[in-house]
Amino acid sequence: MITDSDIARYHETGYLVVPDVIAPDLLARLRDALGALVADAACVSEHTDVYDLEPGHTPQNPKVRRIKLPHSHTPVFWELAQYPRMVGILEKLLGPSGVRLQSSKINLKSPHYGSPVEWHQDWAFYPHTNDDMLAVGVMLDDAFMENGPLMVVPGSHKGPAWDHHSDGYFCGAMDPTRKDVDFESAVPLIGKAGSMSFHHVRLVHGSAQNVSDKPRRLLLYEFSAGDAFPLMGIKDWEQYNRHLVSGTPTNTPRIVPAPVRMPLPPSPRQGSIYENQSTAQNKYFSHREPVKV
Ligand SMILES: O=C(O)CCC(=O)C(=O)O
Repeated sequence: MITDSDIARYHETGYLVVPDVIAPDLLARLRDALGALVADAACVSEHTDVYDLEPGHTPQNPKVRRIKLPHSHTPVFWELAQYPRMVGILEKLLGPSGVRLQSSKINLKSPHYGSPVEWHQDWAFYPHTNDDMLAVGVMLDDAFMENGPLMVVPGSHKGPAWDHHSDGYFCGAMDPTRKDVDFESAVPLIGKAGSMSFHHVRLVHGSAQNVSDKPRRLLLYEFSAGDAFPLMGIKDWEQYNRHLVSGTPTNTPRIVPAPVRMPLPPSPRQGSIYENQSTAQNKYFSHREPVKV
């Protein structure tokens, strides 16, 4: 589904948007599964292994901002992680050593509500032995300027590993007052539901609050080349290899001289990126009070 010039553009800018990757029936099944998960959040009153809740969530009025690791508990999200059209693109962007699913999440931005995500590089959270890694943003809704689409700073994946610490602890966000990159040059990754974006693990990105009356539900998969090994270590070798969606297991990491800062000492609020970033001293995106609807 992508051409040689798409691949060259991805390497140059650090991102790519590919329209119409998901067939309509599969998109409908993904949305149904997500709807059921959100409805079940009525049974919880605090963050769990599955749910990260918006401030103001109540069982009567469930407000979910993240579903954690959907591929591990809901089969259709594991099915999509192995979707041949997507894996074909990943093989072209990540190189010949295979493709490993590292993690997944669904970030939900409710109309007039959904939380912003501060500028960061995914690489700051999980440095590896090489940086042939990316995140796929699966648009479960149309993504447009007002509903808080992913914003990326083109070319920033070729720069340093920026500091994501606040008060000496990892906080998962860059300090906007340091102006490490030109945040004003960021571009939105917009498209119709069923499109996918691909952004390099070192690309600086973030997203604003949803100020529209439409939801923005974005399923994110993080993938690495088969020979990129996490510097923080591997907890479960069997599972690590089960997550290869292309290629065969190897115990030989490829090591390249990429800039690295470890996410240590850990955040005093470990958990989702929202929890981590709540400890950042300076924020770029406005965290406005939600509009009452
Ligand atoms: O949901 C978003 O807009 C951004 C999410 C993101 O960058 C992340 O969770 O790492």
